[in-house]
Amino acid sequence: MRTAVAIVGGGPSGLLLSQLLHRAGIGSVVLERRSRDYVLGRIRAGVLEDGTQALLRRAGVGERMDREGLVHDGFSLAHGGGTHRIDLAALTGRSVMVYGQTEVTKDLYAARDAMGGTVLHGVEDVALHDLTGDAPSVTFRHEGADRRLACDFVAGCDGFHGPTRQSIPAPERREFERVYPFGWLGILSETAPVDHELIYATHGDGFALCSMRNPRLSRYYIQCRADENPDDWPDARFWDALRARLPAALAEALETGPSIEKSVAPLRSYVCETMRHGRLFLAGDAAHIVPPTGAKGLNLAAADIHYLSEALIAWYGTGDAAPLDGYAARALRRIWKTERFSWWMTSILHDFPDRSPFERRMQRAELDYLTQSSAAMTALAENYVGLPY
Ligand code: FAS
Ligand code: PHB
Repeated sequence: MRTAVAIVGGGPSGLLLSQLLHRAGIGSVVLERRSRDYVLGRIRAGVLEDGTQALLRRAGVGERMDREGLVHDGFSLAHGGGTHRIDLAALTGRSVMVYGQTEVTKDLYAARDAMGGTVLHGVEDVALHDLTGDAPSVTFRHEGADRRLACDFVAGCDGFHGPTRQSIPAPERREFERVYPFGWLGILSETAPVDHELIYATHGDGFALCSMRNPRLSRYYIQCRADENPDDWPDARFWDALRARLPAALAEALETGPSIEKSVAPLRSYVCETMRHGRLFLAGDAAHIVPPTGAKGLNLAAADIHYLSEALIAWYGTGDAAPLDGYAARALRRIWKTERFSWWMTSILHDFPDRSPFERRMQRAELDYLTQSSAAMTALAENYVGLPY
């Protein structure tokens, strides 16, 4: 087999890259370990920046998003028993869209099918070869046969636990990490959202987030131990813990019901600055992870794909190698600012067990300043709607 770009990983990053390259006349093959149902069964991100929305439209997959997505002009912080609305539209002139990653991935798979794109599922034992030469290839097992895919470039879109980043020799990987002393326990329930916008709540018991997917599908999270087992959280226990962390009026209004999905996500900040190794380019979670507090994971992946697709299109179009040579530096300028924002939002909204009394006062002062200063709210808002590409 041969293709222009071998893409390891059929999540949003890999699918979006494949779609953008195909629309520019560049071939690719997506190698995905899991089944399509498995990929679509993962419940993850929920908020799209306007940059991500524009990229999806440019990729030809924005039609259902624009029809079914919920435009949100603001969100609220619940702190000290009250709520404080962050008016994104008034502060920035922009908004975000609530449209689940599951739906984005569904739309991307449908578009790949419609264009006759090649996405192989159930791929095993992926290994990368000759990345520093001019004839790289990817070997793998598929449907019981050993295969070799010759290519010009390999895109590592295989998420945090995939093999492509590990293909870069450890001494060459410049890595940075912060693992948080807690996780998020999330549920999905076929209930009406407690409010028409998202609510980020901070409380002595811990952080809570009220989100949604549509008017009859709610997504809730509570801060939990990093090693929490979802099986130890029957629905009633989850709802009680969530109510306790919300202001009384919201706790009262909360519609509860059976969970249709329940999972724990660990929280970490991570960056591998080595986003290129010869003919291998990393994008999305393969290169970086943010705590979901700032709703940035999927959006940061989209920005990487914008930069990488532009660079590959330039190389195939005019032979210009400069954008590929500059890909990592360009992506990292936005990655580090987004890492900062996600770390900062996590720091001010969560309960850190090992914080000193002074640090707890600093956290409270940060929240008081944020909710009383239009300058502080504007800084929050411009990061939340998305920094420029
Ligand atoms: P992904 O991890 O989505 O996709 C990588 C793909 O590569 C997967 O399909 C995987 O099966 C495949 N793969 C891995 N190893 C392979 C191999 N050896 N061979 C072939 N394929 C392989 N972001 C938010 O903005 N908000 C959230 O609330 C949020 N919640 C999250 C919860 C969890 C549990 C996780 C893990 C992430 C969450 N994220 C959230 C971040 C998430 O949305 C990611 O940013 C997004 O999925 C990134 O997309 P990809 O880079 O495509 O990586
Ligand atoms: C979600 O709806 O899953 C979601 C929304 C905002 C976040 C994180 C997750 O910051």
